[in-house]
Amino acid sequence: MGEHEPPNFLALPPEASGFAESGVVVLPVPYEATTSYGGGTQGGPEAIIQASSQVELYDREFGEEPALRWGIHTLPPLPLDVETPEAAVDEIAAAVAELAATGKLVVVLGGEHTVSVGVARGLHRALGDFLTVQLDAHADLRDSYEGTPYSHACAARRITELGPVVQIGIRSLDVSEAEFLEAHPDQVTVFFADDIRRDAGWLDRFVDRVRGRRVFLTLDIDALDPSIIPSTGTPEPGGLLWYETLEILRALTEHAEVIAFDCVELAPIPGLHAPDFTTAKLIYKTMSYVMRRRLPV
Ligand SMILES: [Mn+2]
Repeated sequence: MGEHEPPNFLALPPEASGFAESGVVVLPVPYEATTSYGGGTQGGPEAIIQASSQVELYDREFGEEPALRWGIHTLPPLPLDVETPEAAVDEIAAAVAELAATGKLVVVLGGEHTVSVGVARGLHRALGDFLTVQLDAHADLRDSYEGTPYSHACAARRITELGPVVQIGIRSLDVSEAEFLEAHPDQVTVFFADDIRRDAGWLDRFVDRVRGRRVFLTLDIDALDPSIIPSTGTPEPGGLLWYETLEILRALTEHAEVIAFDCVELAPIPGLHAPDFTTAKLIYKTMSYVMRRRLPV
């Protein structure tokens, strides 16, 4: 990569990162407005892209350098000069709809979880119905939080308005969210973090739920345990570990068609590289699993 080229995901050479020839397009959305505890998610996309330059392109699981086969184009960060979270969601939706219409795999880097509402709306506009799979510590099913229905704490609730949601890794919710789950069993299926640790058969039930479906995957990085990802606004103990996360993603992509995914809520801690690197590698792994099932552009 030339000295003056803008950084791209995995620091790919020009022949594997041009827009036209790439099967994957990365859209950084450093949006943060409604964070309620620790901030810093606006630094997520830049930290992920920076750390990704240290991820090996070769992946032993695939026996090749997958990214060189299908290509990844990294767009400049989406400029969001807006007054309200709703306006931000609208602009994200417009950008995602346009990208999804190209047929490339759209990968959005957040930012706070509100970003995912824009992604979901844009995908729905461009590609029609889908099921959402959400890896997260938090249910994010509040109808409104701190005065706005577009808080990060309401992300999944807004997405249920577009279609069913399957949640994995949840270990934090309030009474209104528990009541919503109770009242809408068809809209949201939850595999709680503590339940999946006790029940080895849960992955088969998850596969039954997603088999043959078109899926939008939203990866809230706080789904992972704070021992490996401390860099997030609202960390929760008892999260997913590396290999079990890969197992979930492998099962999902083997049995469902992932039409797009995002990764949100990384709030980098200066000087602490491991969480940024882990997130970048998780994103490359997810791309590789999804692209294994897709024809090249
Ligand atoms: Mn979360």
